[in-house]
Amino acid sequence: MQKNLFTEQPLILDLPDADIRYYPEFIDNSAANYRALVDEINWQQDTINMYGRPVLIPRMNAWYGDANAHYGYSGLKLAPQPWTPGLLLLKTKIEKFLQTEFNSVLANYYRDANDSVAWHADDEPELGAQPVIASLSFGATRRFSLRRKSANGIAPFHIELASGSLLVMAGDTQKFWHHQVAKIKQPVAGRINLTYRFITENTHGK
Ligand SMILES: O=C(O)CCC(=O)C(=O)O
Ligand SMILES: [Mn+2]
Repeated sequence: MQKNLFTEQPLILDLPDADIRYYPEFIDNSAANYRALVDEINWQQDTINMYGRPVLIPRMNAWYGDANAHYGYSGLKLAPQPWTPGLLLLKTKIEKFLQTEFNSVLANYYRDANDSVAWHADDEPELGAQPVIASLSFGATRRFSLRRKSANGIAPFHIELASGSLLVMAGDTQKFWHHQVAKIKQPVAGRINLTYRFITENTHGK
């Protein structure tokens, strides 16, 4: 059933120096939507350098966006692939809902319990000082953890990101907090996460 997006109340995470909202049922969470994204996105497994050695990152990913939206992290330089119809449709929905503009999306595909993303912040200079990151999840539920960069006695926070949910990180979130999706012991089905972003300047790939 299609929700009325404008009346849905978010869960506002009560974390200091962060602005994080969670909409558990933002979008149709059907298996068909998940499958369509698995098939539509041109997944690849990138290699990063760790202590001078090439290491495959423990997930599949893909970078899509406007032609000038170049992005880089962990030494990777990503040139945008042109928008797919599905990724563009979701972009428009989120832009209307949040009244903000995105020009790119990082797609992650966690194939099973061994796939993960390590502690990091989305704080690359090309995202600007207070980026709005809109994170859509499809498929299996996985735990998203947040940890204050300098702990100061503040406990980490965990939230299970359900299929069809939207998590919005804004304000100083990336400045003061790291986040991760850890690998887990129990078997779990695949999950896709799409983080819509706005690249403000092009310091990569040019
Ligand atoms: O999979 C997620 O929920 C988070 C992904 C993420 O942090 C990223 O792509 O930067
Ligand atoms: Mn991230």
